[in-house]
Amino acid sequence: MKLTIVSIIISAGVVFSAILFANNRDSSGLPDKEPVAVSQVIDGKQVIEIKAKGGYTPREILAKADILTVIRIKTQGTFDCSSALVIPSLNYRKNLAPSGVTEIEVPSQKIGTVINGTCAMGMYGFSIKFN
Ligand SMILES: [Cu+2]
Repeated sequence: MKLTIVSIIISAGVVFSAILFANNRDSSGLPDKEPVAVSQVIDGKQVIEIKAKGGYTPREILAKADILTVIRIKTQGTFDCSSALVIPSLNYRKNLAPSGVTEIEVPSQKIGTVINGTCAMGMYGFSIKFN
């Protein structure tokens, strides 16, 4: 009798761990992908906010084509190289202040355009897709 109870407890434990393990991964076995952010339109301008600190967040942004865009880069105690921002297709290169907001005006883009930003060394990056 005692043995039965013990084995029930053990098998329940095994099943429970298996469920936990299964829930922790998706079908591909890879960790969940970061969600894609969507731009907002404020007063007729498209605004994209990106935080620069230990990389860029969000790293993937979906934006609208054919509208004036402002990329707002926010630093907050950013002392890593993500403050050295380069956006090659806009010819943009700047060392951002460790804390503050930097606005980058982007003319309206065609559908399908992708604007990539990176740190000066190219180890961190973000990309904005216009569609
Ligand atoms: Cu870097």
